[in-house]
Formats: sequence, C-alpha cells, structure tokens
Amino acid sequence: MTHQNGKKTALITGVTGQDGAYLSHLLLEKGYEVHGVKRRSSSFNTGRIEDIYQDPHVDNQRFHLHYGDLTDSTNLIRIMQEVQPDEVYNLAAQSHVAVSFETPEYTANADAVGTLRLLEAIRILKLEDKTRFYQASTSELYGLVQEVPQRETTPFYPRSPYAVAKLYAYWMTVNYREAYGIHASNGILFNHESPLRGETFVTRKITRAAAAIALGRQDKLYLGNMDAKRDWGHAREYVRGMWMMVQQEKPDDYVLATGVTTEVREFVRWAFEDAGIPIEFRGKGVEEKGYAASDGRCLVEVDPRYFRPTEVELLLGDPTKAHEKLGWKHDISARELAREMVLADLELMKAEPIAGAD
Ligand code: NDP
Ligand code: GDR
Repeated sequence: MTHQNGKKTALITGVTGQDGAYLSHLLLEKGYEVHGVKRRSSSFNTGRIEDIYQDPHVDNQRFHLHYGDLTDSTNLIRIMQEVQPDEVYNLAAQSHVAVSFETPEYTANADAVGTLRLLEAIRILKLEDKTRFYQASTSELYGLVQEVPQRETTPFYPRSPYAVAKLYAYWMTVNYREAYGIHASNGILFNHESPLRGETFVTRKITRAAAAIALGRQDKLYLGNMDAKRDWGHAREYVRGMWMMVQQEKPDDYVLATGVTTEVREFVRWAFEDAGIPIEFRGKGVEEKGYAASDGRCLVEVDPRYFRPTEVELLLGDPTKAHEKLGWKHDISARELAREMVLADLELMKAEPIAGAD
C-alpha cells in the first residue's frame, strides 16, 4: 500500500508496547503511514498509543491497527499482503526474561519462530526488493560475560529461554539477508526504559514503588538480584536508532547502548532520592534487609523469588559502530532517566483514586 503522497508505509509488530508507542510517534512525525499489529486482549491494552489512535470512521488517517499475533502465520501473511509495507519493525515479543523461564515454549514460538514467520511472509509475498526489516535483537544475547564492553563482534552466550529464542531470531535475520538479499537489520539494543516501561521490569517496578511509598500507599519494595548491572538508556532515543538502521543503504547489525553501566542497587537509591525519601543501604545479600529509611523502617528487601535460574550479571555496551556509521548518539543518562520516571509515576499516582477514599 503506497501512501497517496508517496510517503512510506511502516508495519510495527508490538505496537502496544513501550517501543511500539515511541516508534509510532516518531514515524508519524516523519510523515509515514503507520500500521500496528495488536493482539486481542480481554481488556483495552492500547493505553500507550491512546494519544495517536484515530477514529477509524474519519478519513485520511495515517495510523491503523490490525489484530494479529506472531504465533499465527496466515494472519501475518494477510496483514503483510494488505499493507505492503516499505518497512517492518518486528518489536513484538514475550519480552520478560524471568517469565521466559516459566513459558519457554511460548517464548520460542513468539520470539523465535514469530520472527521467521514475518521473514517468510516477505518471501512468500515476493516483497524481498520492497520491504526492509528491523529485528528487535537484544543485549541479552551476550548473557554470560565473554568481553566487556560488549560490541557487535562479542560472542553470544544466552542465559534464558528468552535470550535463546532471540538468538534464533537474530541469526534468521542475518540468514534471510544473506540468502535472499532482504534489507534486514538487527538492532542489538541494551536496556532502554521510560515512563512507558512495563510495570514488572526492574526500573519501573522501582520508580512506581518509590512513588507509592512516598505517597504513603505502599510499605515496602521486594526485589531480586540488586547486584546486577545494566546499561540503561531512554527508549525515545533508541527508537530513533532503529529507524536510522533501516534508512542505511546496506543492512547491518548495530549495538545501541550508552556505554555506562549501573547496579540495580544504585538505581534504587536514585529513585528514592527523587521521590524525596533518602534511604540508607544496610549491606548485601539475601539475609540482610536491603535499604532502610532514616527512621529505621526497612523499605527495600531482597526476596529470592525474584532471582533467576541463570542471571546476566553485567551488561555494558559499546555503541561506537552506531556512532560512526549511523550518526546515532544518546543524550539522556540513566540518572536523568530515573528522575523522569519517578516524577511521571508520582504524577500518575496522585491522579489515581485511593481505594476506599470518598
Ligand atoms: P514490551 O513488552 O513493552 O512490548 C512487547 C509488545 O509485543 C507488546 O505490544 C505486546 O503486546 C506484543 N506481543 C507480545 N507477544 C505477542 C504475540 N505473540 N503476538 C503479537 N504481539 C505480541 O517490550 P518493549 O517495547 O520494551 O520491547 C520491544 C522489543 O524490543 C521486544 O521484542 C523486546 O524483546 C526487545 N528489546 C527490548 C529492550 C528493552 O530494554 N526495552 C532491549 C532489547 C530488546 P501486549 O501489549 O498485548 O502485551
Ligand atoms: P532484563 O530487565 O532482564 O535486563 O531484560 P529487567 O528489568 O527485568 O531486569 C534487570 C535486572 O534487574 C534484576 N532484578 C529484577 N528484575 C525484575 N524484573 N524484577 C525484580 O524484582 C528484580 N530484582 C532484581 C534482574 O535479575 C536483572 O538482572 C530487559 C527486557 O526489556 C528484555 O526484553 C530486553 O531484551 C533486555 O532488557 C535488554
């Protein structure tokens, strides 16, 4: 489907997720016609894209939603046939590492075979010369530390069913590029967060809890491994990098990262500081009590239920290739990100009614 004004058409899977929302905004700003694939859900799950959703009864709109699922090939082929996209951004995934240990087969079906289904759809529909493909690959591919910082040439050692599924998708993307000449690129993105981050990922879990504790609506936060280190950037800046990869003359694979790593423990301290509750660290380990407030109340405690069977202890990316070849750069530090997220959660919570209140 070529846009009436000769503008490009993009198809985004995972449009209802954090990155899908930011990328939709970016592409609409650039004049694209944007089609998103959304799963059926028993309740609305379009909260992140509410501001760009347009009434289907109004003419000349540039944002469209299609029901679909990465586990359903015929549905994906039909959507691709209808949309005839210039660019496909495959962002859909069962994206929670801890959950992938509970649902390994589903994770493989959606994250690994789902990617294959989209690549095959391009081939079946003979869109190899028209449609460019972006795969949401991940720093989780590096897993057990082989080299620091991690770059495009660092060997992979996945440590979860999620990462193993994403490894398959990574190599399928490379293989379809080499075998069929598809313009297919992997963005190996390190952790990126925002006020739209899913509530069960650690940064958002922390910023929501800090806000709720500050407002007297929660007593304590339970976390798993606070020793883990992550290279955290802002999602808004990372979706720009995705788009830049797809605009290159030649497809390739790129790391997007900030080049700075932070312990989960430190992110906790920042978030509580921004929420106006300075906390004191009480020592490491399961047996001790994490963090306490100045009056001695324990506010953050380790709960081993959040430990993972195999953990990724240290992620630190080297984005030099993206700097040099794409001209991509990040501006927002993890410290600034924490503040933005806490302030957003404080606002959200203040607007929420308190259960039981008049
Ligand atoms: P989210 O979890 O916020 O969003 C995932 C999206 O995928 C949601 O729209 C979800 O729909 C959709 N989805 C899940 N399963 C299916 C399925 N079977 N069929 C169709 N859609 C499905 O993830 P992010 O936005 O944070 O991440 C985007 C992508 O980037 C993911 O592939 C993730 O693995 C990858 N990634 C993310 C990083 C990060 O730090 N954020 C870093 C590196 C890679 P619903 O809303 O219905 O749940
Ligand atoms: P990650 O993100 O696994 O890196 O995957 P997450 O925020 O879930 O975990 C980061 C680190 O924090 C530790 N942790 C906890 N994590 C969660 N979720 N909940 C807790 O209570 C908790 N306590 C400590 C974790 O053990 C881990 O070390 C994210 C996802 O977005 C993936 O889709 C993406 O591919 C990678 O980032 C890059």
